[in-house]
Parts: sequence; structure tokens; C-alpha cells
Amino acid sequence: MNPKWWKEQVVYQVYPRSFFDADGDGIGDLKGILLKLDYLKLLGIDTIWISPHFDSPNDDNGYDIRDYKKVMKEFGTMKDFDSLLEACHEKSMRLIIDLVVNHTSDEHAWFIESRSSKDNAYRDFYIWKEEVNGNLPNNWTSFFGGSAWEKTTETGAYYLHYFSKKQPDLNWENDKVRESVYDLMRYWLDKGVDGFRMDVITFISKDQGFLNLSNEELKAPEKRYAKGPKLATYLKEMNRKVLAEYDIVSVGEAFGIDKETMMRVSDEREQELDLVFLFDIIRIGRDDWLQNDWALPQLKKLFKNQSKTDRFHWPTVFLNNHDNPRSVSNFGNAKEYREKSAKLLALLTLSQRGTPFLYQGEEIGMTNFHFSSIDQFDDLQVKGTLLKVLKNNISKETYLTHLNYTSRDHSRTLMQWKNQPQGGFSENKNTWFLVNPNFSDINVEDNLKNSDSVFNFYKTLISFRKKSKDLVYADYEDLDPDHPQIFCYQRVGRKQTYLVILNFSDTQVNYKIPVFNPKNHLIISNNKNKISCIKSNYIDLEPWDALMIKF
Ligand code: ISL
Repeated sequence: MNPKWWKEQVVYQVYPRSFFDADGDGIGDLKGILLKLDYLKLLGIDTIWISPHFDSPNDDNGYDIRDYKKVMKEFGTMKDFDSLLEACHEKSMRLIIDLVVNHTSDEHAWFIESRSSKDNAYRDFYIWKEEVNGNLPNNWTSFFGGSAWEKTTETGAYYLHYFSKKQPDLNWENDKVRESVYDLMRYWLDKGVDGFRMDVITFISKDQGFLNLSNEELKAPEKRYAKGPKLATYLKEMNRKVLAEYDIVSVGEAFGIDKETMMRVSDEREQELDLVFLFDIIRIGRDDWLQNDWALPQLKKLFKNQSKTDRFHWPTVFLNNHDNPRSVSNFGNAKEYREKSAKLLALLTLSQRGTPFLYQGEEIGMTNFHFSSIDQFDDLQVKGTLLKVLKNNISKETYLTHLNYTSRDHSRTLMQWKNQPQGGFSENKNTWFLVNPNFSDINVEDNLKNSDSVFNFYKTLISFRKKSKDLVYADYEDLDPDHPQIFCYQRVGRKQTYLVILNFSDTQVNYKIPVFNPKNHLIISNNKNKISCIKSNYIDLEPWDALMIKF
């Protein structure tokens, strides 16, 4: 296995807007992240990924960039960014930033020029099409509701936007676009950032035929958008001209990518990207905003698939991010077994083969928010999709029920630091978004005081993982793929074997451990009564028991 720093570290994603408000305007900021670096260091975090910090009108909370070389005014100044980056490096931490170059904001200077006239020098920075017999250029849809085409008054032509109409897609066919992107990448890399998370990077190549999507494809357009013909060309060029020049990591958000493309994009021999985020695990049972039931064997199969890669590929492992519900609500039991199931999920994430990506609040077992009305949501995806829902004769109540499982807003409620107003996120009671009222029970301050807290479980596990290369690099083997409640797998290293047993259920299970060695040693368990070593291959597992042993 080709050892790399980014294979051995644990990454922590910060959504700056909701992380910590240092300047008291009710919005999280860069100074707030700087003030919390020691907290992240204490947790054992080596690398931080921050969601977009660039100047933006915030139509999509920063994923609509107006100026790539300017810091969003709500988050602070370029000096604040430089101080944050410097502080990270002083603390031997790395900082990855979010590269959003499939699209810009419609308020970006390039787009203001491009839309103004058909012969403007920037016209071909974006994708313009005329209407066809009075109709839209084609039937492509936006992820935020409606058509992916928006007509402009200046020239009567339509521009393409896979996301909101305030997020026009860049035309990567145009080499001036690509060179401009490489220039802005170098700007941040020359400052010393340690890599990029690349937003929907698999969408940057467009099928130049602009053919209609079939009815089947319309159900999941991302699968077609991620199959553009020149993706490999562009990624290889980006790697050759920029990425290969620096000691950094590139992780591509690969929404909609198929297995074959994924295997090529993240194959180190292909010189494209280092890592990719796949969504089949985090979106298990999901059909857009709908949440369907799923069974544990389905989840185990997905973990097996992603870990079954060879030595030229390295997976990412994550159960949370800013676009998905919180893992303890999505995969655990956020009610009577909240802390226990949160620890089980911590063990699942941190004992896998691959780079673990944690998300703010996961380390203290933060849960989904209970939304009582659609008006409470901030996310434009919720509002944009409502029109489609109503058009399909689905009631608002049904939509709200599912949003309470699936909405991106569950992960955007304010980080819960203390049992104080606004959860200690801000001194200002007029915060930009909601705080979960359960901050009284679930907050950093209480977690730090409690040696048996979710935080300290994560901290212990992260510390252990960083000391054991076998737990990082060893192969993964699911030992009981069909069991309906138990997730049991081993990591067979050169020096020792790690065996993980997870009871993914509210029920007690008497379990026969498939692989047993009486000379074993308990590494960690979320059940204080578990003894220091397992004497028999039969073990009584209480609801949500999780343990790792080595032999
Ligand atoms: O929720 C999703 C995946 O779990 C998708 O709807 C999501 O929009 C998709 O993964 C792309 O996400 C990225 O690009 C969007 C932005 O809204 C998301 O926050 C970002 O992560 C447009 O930039």
C-alpha cells in the first residue's frame, strides 16, 4: 500500500456558517473556527475541510461563488483566512478548502459579462442555448426544482444551471474557463492550503449533444450528468497543470458517478483525483427527498463494495456531511439509545479501511431537528422541490414527514457548544438559522466534562487509529453479511487482527462470533459492563452494543 498523509489522517468538515460566531452577527465565521482549533486538536483531528468561505450572495449558502479570490464578508476578511491557515499549520493541522467550479454565482463578473450580449468575450464561459420551436433547449432538470434552463432578457437565450438559477454552469469546453479555474486554484495553493474538496466535479463535462434525458434518467439526472465525455481529459489536465505541483490532497464529490468511472477517477495510476465521496451509503434507501426503509444487510453490502478496492484506490468513509441528515438519526437510534448508537457509528466509521471524514457535531451525537412546518427550512432545495411535489399530487404533510428524515437542513442547525441560549453558538439571539432545543442535553461543554461521553469515545478511537497502521491499511472482511442485526467484520493486519462487532438494533442478541481467538484483548466498547476480553465465542449483545477486540 502506498502510504500517504491523507490516508492516515481523520478529517473534520466545518460548515462555517453554523460552526461558531465570534463577531456576534449571528453567523458563524473564520475567527470562530480559529477559536475552536484547540478543541479540534483535542479531539485528535489532523485535517479540517471548510465549506466555501468565498464571497457569495449565499443563495446556496456559499456554493454560489461571486469572487473566488475574496472572503465572504459574513465570514470575515482575507486576513482572518490567513490567520486561520497559519494557526492550523502551527498546530500541525492541515486545511482543505471547497472548490466549487462546476458553476459560479450569477453575480460573478464573468456571468454579468457573459449574459450581456452574444458577442461578449465571456459569452462562452457559460452554456447558452436558443429555444427550440418555442420550447426549452431540452428536458434537463435542476436539483433545486424545475428546468435546468433559465431564459435571460438581454439576448433571449437560455443558460444551463444544474442547481439554482443563481448558479450558472461553467463551460469547461472553453480552455479559457479551465485556465481561469487553474489560476484561482494556484492562488489558494500558493497561500499554502493543503488541498481541495471538489464540489460536483464529476458534472463539469457536458454531453455536447444536449440530448433529452429519458424518463428513467429523469428520476436520477445525476447519473447522466456525471457521465460527461471529457471528464477524464479535464481531470488529467487539472492534475498535470496544478495538483501534481503541490503536496496536497484532492477529494472529488462524485454525486451520480458509476462504479467504472469512480474506479478510474480515483485510481492513483490515472493521475486524476486522490479520493472521491460516494453517496450510496449516506443516502441508503433515499429516493431524492423520500426516505424508504432499508435492512442492515444492504448497508453491509455497500461497505463491502467500497472497501473491496485494490491498492491503487483509497476509499473515504463518512456517515455525515452538510447535505445529509445526522447519522445518529439516519442510522442509529436518536431516542432511547442516542449516545450508545452514536458511539457504535463512531466505531463503524473509525475502524473501516479508508479516510474517515467526520462532520461538525457528529462527535457529540447531535441529532436531526424536528421541523413542524415547511416554512422553517432554510434550504433552497426544499423550497424548489416543493413545486414538483405539489405538481405530483403529494401532500405537504407527506413531504414534511420525509424532510424530517432527509433534509440537508438537519446538518445546518447551529453547532451546540454549551447549555446556553443559541447553544453557545453566538451571543446574538438573532442567529441566521435554528438551534436544536436539545442543546441543553447535547453540547460540547458537557461532553468534555464526561469521560464516558460521545466526544471522549471519538477521541479515544481517533487516538487509537492513529497509532495502529494495521487499522488503517489492513484488508476488510465482512464475517456475517446476512445477519439481520449484527454487523461483524475483521481487519487482518500484518501484526494483528481487529474484530468489530456492532449490534445495529434495539434488541438483545446472543451472538456466535464467527472468528474467535480466546487470546483476545478488548480495545474499546460502548458498554461499560463488557469485560476486558471475550472468553467464549458466544456473546450476549445488548441493544446498540459496539466493541472492538484484537488478537
Ligand atoms: O444532497 C445531495 C447529496 O447527498 C445532493 O442533492 C447535493 O446537492 C449534491 O450532492 C451536490 O452537492 C454539492 O453541490 C451543491 C450544493 O448545494 C451542495 O451543498 C454541495 O455539497 C451545489 O453546489
